[in-house]
Amino acid sequence: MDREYACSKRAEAIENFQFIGTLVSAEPYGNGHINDTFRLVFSQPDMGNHRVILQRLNHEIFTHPEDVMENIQGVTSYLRKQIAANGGDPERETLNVILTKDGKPYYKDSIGCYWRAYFFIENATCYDQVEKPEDFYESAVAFGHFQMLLSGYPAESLHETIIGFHDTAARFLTFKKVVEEDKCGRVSSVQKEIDFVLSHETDTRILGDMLAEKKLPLRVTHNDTKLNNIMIDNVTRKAICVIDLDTVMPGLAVNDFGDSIRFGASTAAEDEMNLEKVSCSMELFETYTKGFIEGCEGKLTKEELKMLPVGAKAMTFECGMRFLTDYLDGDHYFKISRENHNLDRCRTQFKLVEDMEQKWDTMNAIVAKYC
Ligand code: ADP
Ligand code: GN1
Ligand code: MG
Repeated sequence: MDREYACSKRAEAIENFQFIGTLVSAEPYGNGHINDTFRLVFSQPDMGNHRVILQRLNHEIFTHPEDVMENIQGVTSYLRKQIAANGGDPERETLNVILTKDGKPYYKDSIGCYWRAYFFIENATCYDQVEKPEDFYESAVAFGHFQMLLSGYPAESLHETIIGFHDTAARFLTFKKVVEEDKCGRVSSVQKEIDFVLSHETDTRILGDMLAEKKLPLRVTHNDTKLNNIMIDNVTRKAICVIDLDTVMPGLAVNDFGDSIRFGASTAAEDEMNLEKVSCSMELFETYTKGFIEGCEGKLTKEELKMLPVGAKAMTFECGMRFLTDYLDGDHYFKISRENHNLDRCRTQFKLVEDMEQKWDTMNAIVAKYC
């Protein structure tokens, strides 16, 4: 569905939530690749302005939005209790869903699009690149801690919101099918990138096999742990709130670690066109490793710790392969804002994979240092 059309009922959606005050403005917000996010400002007499986040949930990707919202309500209610019990502020340290006028966590509009709303977390920022290593460290502690806070959550009650989300081997098969179909006639121009994927086939099975053999435990994980999915307090610089909970599902701790490395330990933006600028910083890798292991509070198994570098490489490779798949398929999945955007993104990921392969011994030595 065309995004402009999909968002055409935004005013109808706004009407249907329990928002307080008079709407002053509604602006597109943030840099997410999947949902359509808006920042709404409301004014109230004598109380000034307040803001909320309104999102159109991408129902072509999340095909059961009701399940996504059921997961989010379950997880955030659970987190709220834990945060309060630890003396934290549940209004700021987890997402808070605003209900619709008929008491639901989402609104389905007259063209079939799904909307949800959250309290706006004020005085905090989501970063697209690491500005200060300390922020990356704090994000690592928070993502590790998030996983540990959810370690007692009933995993069987969670819906799998995207089937096989980090099943790299299954994604490899999809990739090969898309190459075969060559819908957009783009295959011949990216043979080098395709060969890169094909040459890594054995890597696509490592973690899935270990899970099947029960060498790695299934945990409740976030599954999309990039830096811009965490909010950092503008004053204390603590990572206060993990956001973007659409993919909280049973998964692997090493993948949560890995996805953060893929995005945050890169020396360049995810869509950087000059590949000379792209590498995996070992300083940032170390910073994150230290924070994540601390945040997990000793609960990672020996095998999980050992496999952290594999998680980093697997998530980077998988993401690159997904960008390339989407490029070959006609750019339907990830939002793009320029020609070849997904191809540029794929190239940065493959450059990072190559760089990690070069730095493999260093990555393992860093992990060993913190075990
Ligand atoms: P996507 O799935 O498209 O990545 P996100 O849920 O990550 O969507 O939201 C996109 C961006 O919107 C975030 O990176 C963040 O900047 C902003 N955002 C999301 N939720 C909130 C919130 N509750 N308070 C403030 N900003 C938010
Ligand atoms: C998407 O939603 P967002 O922008 O936080 C994607 C992730 C990718 C990421 C790449 C549901 O994350 O899996 O790693 O883009 N989310 C989904 O930047 O597919
Ligand atoms: Mg996001």
